[in-house]
Amino acid sequence: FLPHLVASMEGVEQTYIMIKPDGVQRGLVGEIISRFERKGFKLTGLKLFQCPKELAEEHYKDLQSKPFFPKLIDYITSGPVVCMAWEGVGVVASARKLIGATNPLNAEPGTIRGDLAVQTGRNVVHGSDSPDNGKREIALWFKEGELCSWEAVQGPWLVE
Ligand code: IDP
Ligand code: MG
Repeated sequence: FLPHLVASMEGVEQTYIMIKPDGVQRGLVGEIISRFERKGFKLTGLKLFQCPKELAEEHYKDLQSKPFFPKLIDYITSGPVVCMAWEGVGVVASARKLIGATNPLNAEPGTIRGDLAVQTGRNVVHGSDSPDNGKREIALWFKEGELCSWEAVQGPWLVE
């Protein structure tokens, strides 16, 4: 290891990724986490959590007027979810690419939804759609003290 190599913080973002209840029930937790790990992002928060209705409604408040909203809230609160905060260069847009299109039938093979799901209402994973929403959602789902800021040994081998 070359100790003088330090990874730059330029372009580092945070995103909120959540494995939805179908992903947990179907035993896809390890598979999904490993895709973000292998890409080179850093896990800064992780918990299994039974989401209360009020939190699901707050998280998806922009979709309140949609006809599928009640079913969406039932889905997200139907069992435990895995809440994660991930950090890295360009992580917000990159995670959305790794996740794939909202409708899994339109998601490219190689993406999480493209490989592992068939229906919009059971699309196994959530990812923030902007850096601002990444921060908002991490603050919504995690309490202070639940997040870890840490130095990954691979830092300078991933980012120059
Ligand atoms: P995204 O998860 O790809 O960002 P959004 O449009 O933000 O997609 O919708 C949030 C979630 O709401 C989707 O992931 C999906 O679970 C659900 N959803 C979106 N559109 C529909 C629909 O037409 N029918 C059922 N569920 C939907
Ligand atoms: Mg969205």
